[in-house]
Amino acid sequence: MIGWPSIIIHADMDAFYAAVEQRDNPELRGKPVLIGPRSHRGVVLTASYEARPYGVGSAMPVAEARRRCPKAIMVPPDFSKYQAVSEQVMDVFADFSPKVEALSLDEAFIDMSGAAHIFGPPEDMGRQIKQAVWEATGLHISVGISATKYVAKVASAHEKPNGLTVVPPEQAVAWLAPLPVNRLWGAGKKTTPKLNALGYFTIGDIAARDEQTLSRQMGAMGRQFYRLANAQDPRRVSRGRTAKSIGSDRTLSEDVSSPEDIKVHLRRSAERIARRLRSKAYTAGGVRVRLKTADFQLLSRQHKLVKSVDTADALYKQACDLLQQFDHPGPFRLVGMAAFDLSWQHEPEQQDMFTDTNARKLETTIDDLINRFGADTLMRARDLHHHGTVSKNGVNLDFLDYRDEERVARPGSDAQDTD
Ligand code: TTP
Ligand code: MG
Repeated sequence: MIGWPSIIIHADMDAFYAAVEQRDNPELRGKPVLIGPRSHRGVVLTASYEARPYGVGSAMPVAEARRRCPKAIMVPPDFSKYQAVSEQVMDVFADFSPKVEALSLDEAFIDMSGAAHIFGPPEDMGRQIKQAVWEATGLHISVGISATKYVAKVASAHEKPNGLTVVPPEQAVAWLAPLPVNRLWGAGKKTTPKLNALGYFTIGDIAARDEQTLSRQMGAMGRQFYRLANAQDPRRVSRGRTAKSIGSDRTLSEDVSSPEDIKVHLRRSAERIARRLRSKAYTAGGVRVRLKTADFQLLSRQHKLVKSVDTADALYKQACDLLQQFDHPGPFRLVGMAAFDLSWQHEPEQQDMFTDTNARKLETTIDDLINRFGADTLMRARDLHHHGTVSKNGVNLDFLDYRDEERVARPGSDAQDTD
């Protein structure tokens, strides 16, 4: 077993906005692309890796970027698309750990401490996360792994794009030493020249001094630099800032319009999501339904719940309520659902927090069956006609539907619409 005191991953999408546009438009692939306003005023938001050798990048005025790289194709940003991709990526991270701290749309810390028995050593963890993001989105991330947030973050930038850098804690100080001082957190355009003037050019130059000297020279900031240079960073991955959700989106082979047809997909998504929630001991505090129209408009409605849930039963009921709030007649090419506001249920046996105890019992029994016999073992009777065939091993889940109706009839709801 790996002897690190903690395992922290920093993951960051490569050329995020530009990579999304290149993914969605083959004509942009392999070419210098700048994301930014079409006018010459304003700044570049990001540049594809093909454009970067020309010295262009984030925050550069568009006019200057065009001068440096006249061939670059300018693409206006599509923030709602980046938001949706970001949610997918954070969903993937949530599959690896309940402790995910999103720093922005495209980067997060993931605390993998104690997860080596599931995912293997740190390098394997990194490989699996990269692969999972690639499968979910068709995009690359760079990953840095170490025992502290700071070293993990520096490591993720080390081999961009598509990098994977593991820095074992006992090697962290030596690994940081040759890097320039501007890689220290807090050493920006103003502070770096000051450090240089004091004779500090590499992080190793700082690590080799002592804390008192740094403190005398630069106050609290100097002390902080000394500690970072020695790979000391006690900050934990903050679960409070988690941007996690667990989702299940289905792009359909045939567009659907009728609520009944949509509900079939919502039901299946609810079951998948609930199984994933339970397998990670998560509960969800909110439910979101997404529909994509035949002309690719993405519509979304969400509920926050008063009590957290982890059953398909409860998720599906919320999703049906949400479905009524869409005013678009369809047809829809994608039906999706996500559970968000996830928290970690440390003591799964502490069942009284769940309002839907009966549903839980039933669904955890089904979890066991599926774990033993595979996901195709079970199918709801009401879904059978949508499949056309009935699996020989299919189990009739009509009783689930009966229970649904009973719940719907019960006065009061455990949910509240916050939209
Ligand atoms: P970054 O992660 O800083 O940059 P990046 O993903 O484009 O490239 P890489 O990580 O491979 O170096 O930022 C993520 C996105 O945030 C970026 O695609 C565009 C946006 N962004 C801005 O809008 N303005 C900015 O000044 C920066 C730095 C980023
Ligand atoms: Mg990035």
